[in-house]
Amino acid sequence: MREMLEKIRNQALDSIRDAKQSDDLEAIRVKYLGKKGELTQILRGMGKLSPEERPVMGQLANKVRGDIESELSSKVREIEEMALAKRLREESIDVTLPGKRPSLGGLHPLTTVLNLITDVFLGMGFNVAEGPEVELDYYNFEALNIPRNHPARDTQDTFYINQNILLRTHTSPTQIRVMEKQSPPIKIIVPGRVYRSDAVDATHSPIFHQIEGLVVDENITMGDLKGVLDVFAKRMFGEKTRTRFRPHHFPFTEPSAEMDVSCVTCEGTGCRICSNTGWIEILGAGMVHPKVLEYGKIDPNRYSGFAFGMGLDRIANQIYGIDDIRLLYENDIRFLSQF
Ligand code: 2NM
Repeated sequence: MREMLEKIRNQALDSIRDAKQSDDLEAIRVKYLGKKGELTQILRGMGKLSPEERPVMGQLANKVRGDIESELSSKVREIEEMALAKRLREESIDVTLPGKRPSLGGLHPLTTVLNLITDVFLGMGFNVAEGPEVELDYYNFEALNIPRNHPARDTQDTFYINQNILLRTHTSPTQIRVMEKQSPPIKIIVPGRVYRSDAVDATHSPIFHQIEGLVVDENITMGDLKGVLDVFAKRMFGEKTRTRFRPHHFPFTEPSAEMDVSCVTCEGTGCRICSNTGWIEILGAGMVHPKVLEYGKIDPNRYSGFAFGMGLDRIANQIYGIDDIRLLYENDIRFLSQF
């Protein structure tokens, strides 16, 4: 029996040493120490031994069991350590490799141009006012001296929520709202998104952006209008820029004008950008109509004011040489990342 136990131990320890993975070790454990294992069978046969032999063999058998168990557990640890070392090797990170640069976002060209324009007017003491894009017909048209059936409603066809609520066609309704709440002096610019029911082409989009301005105080004249807008043009497009005012008509101003600036590209000599005229139209303006002041709860006998409005999209296109308004709204990263 002693030889059998020795043999079992040597075989077991040999195969444990040769084991390559934890599955092998489990098989070995079952083979020798399991319920029907070789060592277990021998222990069962102990009863047939003489009383003298029994304790001696019992001790030896237990020692063999202990040797196998401790060899098994140290081999398990060894395999686990090897597996861990292998994983650490495979999953190691080379901290000396250059990092991936996160791609930074940037400002949309419209935002950049809005910021430039806003800065010029803030520098002249204007404040920024904002108002709702979903607006009452009253503020968008009535209070701006554009009653129902006025022909100007045709050129500013918009999207109606119902009879009285619509998407604003300009930011002027916000100016009425400010006049209602605030007494002169008023000196504000109103930037924002506006809507028109226009078919899309290179120069038209149903959504576009405006920036309008309003100055109301005692003794405001057309001279103030021209002075402020001339300074704006020079700060915006360069000190060499000249301006000219042409008579025009708006329902909410009287008199009204359009302002051209000398072409930024050719400085007025004529080029492709200005269609060889030397001038580029950039805004509409005028003295606020007395009826509009009244709608704003401002006494037209005491106060006067001027207002102006320009399309941001057009100015952005001028500045960046963009020839199609749709590019500003397609969110194509290849286009936007150029600015
Ligand atoms: C323009 C041209 C001329 C304008 C008028 C007003 C208000 F509310 F004071 F009457 N806001 N903006 C105005 C005047 C807008 O845009 C081409």
